[in-house]
Amino acid sequence: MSKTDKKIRTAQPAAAEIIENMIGIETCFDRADKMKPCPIGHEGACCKNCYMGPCRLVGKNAEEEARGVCGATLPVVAARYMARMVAGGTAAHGDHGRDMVFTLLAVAEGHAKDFKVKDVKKLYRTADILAIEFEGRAVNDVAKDVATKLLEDFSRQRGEMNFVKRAPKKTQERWKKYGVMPRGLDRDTVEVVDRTTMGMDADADSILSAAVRCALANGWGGSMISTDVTDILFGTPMPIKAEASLGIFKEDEVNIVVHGHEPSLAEMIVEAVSEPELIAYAQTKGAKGINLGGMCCTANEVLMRHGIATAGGFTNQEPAIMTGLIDAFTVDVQCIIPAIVDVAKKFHTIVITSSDKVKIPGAVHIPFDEHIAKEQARKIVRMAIDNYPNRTKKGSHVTEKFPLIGGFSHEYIEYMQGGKWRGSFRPLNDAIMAGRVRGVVGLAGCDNPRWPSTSVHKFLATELIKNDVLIVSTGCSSAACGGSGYLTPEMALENAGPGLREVCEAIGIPPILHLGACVDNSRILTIASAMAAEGGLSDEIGGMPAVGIAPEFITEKAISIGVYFAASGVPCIFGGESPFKASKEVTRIMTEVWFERFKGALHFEPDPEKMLAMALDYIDKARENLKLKKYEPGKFGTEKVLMDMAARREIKAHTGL
Ligand code: NFS
Repeated sequence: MSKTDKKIRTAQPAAAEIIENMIGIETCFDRADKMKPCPIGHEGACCKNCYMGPCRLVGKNAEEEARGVCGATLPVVAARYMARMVAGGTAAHGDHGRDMVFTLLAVAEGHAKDFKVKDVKKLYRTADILAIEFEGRAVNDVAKDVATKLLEDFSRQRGEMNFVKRAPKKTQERWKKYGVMPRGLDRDTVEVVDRTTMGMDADADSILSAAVRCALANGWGGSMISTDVTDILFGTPMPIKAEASLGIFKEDEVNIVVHGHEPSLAEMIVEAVSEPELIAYAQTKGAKGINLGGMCCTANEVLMRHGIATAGGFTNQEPAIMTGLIDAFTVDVQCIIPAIVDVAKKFHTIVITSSDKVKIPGAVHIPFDEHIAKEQARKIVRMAIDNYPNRTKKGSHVTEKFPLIGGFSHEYIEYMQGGKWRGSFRPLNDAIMAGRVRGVVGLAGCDNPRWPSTSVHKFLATELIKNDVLIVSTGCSSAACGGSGYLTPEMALENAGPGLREVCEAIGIPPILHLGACVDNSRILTIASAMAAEGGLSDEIGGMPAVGIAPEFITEKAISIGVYFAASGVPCIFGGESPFKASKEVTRIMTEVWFERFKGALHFEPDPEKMLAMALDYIDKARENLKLKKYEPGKFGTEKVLMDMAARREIKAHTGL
C-alpha cells in the first residue's frame, strides 16, 4: 500500500500528489517495495532454460569454476539471458512493424476504407529505397508493392534486410566482417531462441553475436519499418504544440486515454472525438466535450502527428486512473500494467483491450479490426460518454501541466536546417565541428518505479544541455521531459550552455527534440547516417560524438535497442546495475569487444553522476579522435550556424513556430 512516509516515488509533482492522496490503492511503486529482486537472477547468474535446474551459478570463483548441471559456464548463462532479452525486444518491435505493414497492405488492397496513405511523398521515398517504381503509378499500387516488399523482411531466410543499405557503407562492412548482418526478423529471432536452448551454443561471444544480429533486425528492420509505414499511413511528423502531465484531464469533459504502442486504433479515436455527433452526444450526458489523452508510446504517436496531450510514461498509468477522471482507458500492445484493471475497479473507469495479443481479465475486449476501425473507435467513444455520468468525486484531481513542442521527424530536422530546397545536416555538423554543440545524446527508454521515477531522465536532460549537448529523445524519456516542462524553446534560453543556446535560438528549436515513440529510435539511426553522409565528422555511425542513454530502463525492448545502437556504432549507457553483471566475460564483450568491432558498447551504471561523466567522456574522446576543435564552453570556432532570413521565414510559415 502507498505509504505515508513521504518516500519519493516519482520526480513528477502531479504523479507524486496523486499517489500521496490515494493512500490505500496499490501501485507499481508499492509492488516494487514489496518485491525485492532475486539477487542471483538480477545479475544474470541463474539459468532456467531446462528442467535440470534452475541452476544458480554463484560463488567467489563462479566465472572460472561454476557449471550448471548441463555444464554451461557463467558467461554462457549470462549471454543466453542477454540474447533472450534481445529476442523478446526484437519480437515486440517486429510484431508492431508487421502489424503496421498489414494495415498498409489492407489499405492498398481497399479493405481498410477508414485509412489511406496520408504521406504520399514518404511512400515514394520509401519505394525509392526499396527500388520500387513509383512515377506515374496509382498510389495504392505503389503502397501494395512497398508493403509486400517489407513483409519479406520478416520471412526472409537468406540475404540481407532491405533497410541495412541505409546505413553508411563502413558500418555495413563491419556487420559483414563480424557476421552479424541481419537476414530476416523472424529467422534471426528464432535462431537466438534456438541457440540458447540447453545443449546448444556454449560460446558466450558467439551467442552475443547472434543477439547482435537479432537486435540489428529490430533497429534496421522492425522498428525502422514501423516508423516509416506509420509515417506513410498517418503523416510524417512536423513540430506541433501539445501538453504533458497528469493535469491534462478535464473535470467537465469525457476523458479517454489511448495507451500502448500501435497507433492504428488511436488514430481513429482521434478522428472520432472531433465528430460533432459524438460531441453533441457527450453534451446530452452533461459533459462539455470529449478530451483525449495519451499514455506511453501510443501517446507519442498521436502527439507527434495531432498534438494530443500526453499523460506521461510507464509509471503514470495507475496514477492516471487514480485521478478518477478517466471514463475509458483503451490499451493496445506493450508496456501495459495488468493491475490497471484493479485500480480501475476502485473508480468508474472502463479498461478496454484492443489486441488479441493482450487480454486482461476484468477489461472489456474489443479486438481491433482494420476493416471496421472507425466504427470501433466510435463505439469506444460512446462507451466512454455513457460512462461519464458514473463518475464520482473520489479521485485525486491535479491541474499541473506543461506546454511542449514535439514532432521532430528526421525529415523535419533536415528541413529545419536549410528549408525545402536546401535541407541538410550541414549546420548541425558545422555546429559540432565548431564546438558550439559538444555532441548529441539520444535520451530514451522507460521510467522505472525502482528509481524515483523520471528523476534520472530529468537530471541527465538538464545537465547534458547545460554542457552544450543536443538531446534527441524518444519513448517515456520524452514523456518525462515533456511532463517536466523541458520540451520548449525557453528551456534552451534558461538552461542550455551558450553554444547550444545559440544554435537553438538561431533555428527556433528546443534543446531537447522529441523524436517520437520507442520504435522511432530508428529515426536516430537515420539522423546519424545522414550526419555521416554530410561529411566533416565520422564517415560511419561509429566514431561520432554521440551517445545513447536509457536512464531508467525496464524492458527487453530497451535491451534490444541498446544492442542495435551499440552494433551500429553508438556507445550506450543504461541506468542501473547490469542484468549480466555476474559474468566479467559478458561485460567485457559488450564493452571492449563490441567497441573494437563496431565502435559502440553497452554499459550499465547505477550512479547518474557517473552516467553523465561517461557520456561526456565518450563525446570528448570522439571529438579528439576526429581532430575537432577541443570543446570549451562559450568558445567556438569561426563557423556561424545562423540561417539566412529567407530560410527562417520559410520555416516559420511552414510550422507556425
Ligand atoms: Ni519503450 Fe514505449 Fe516506455 Fe519503455 Fe515501454 S512505453 S516502447 S519500453 S516503458 S520507453
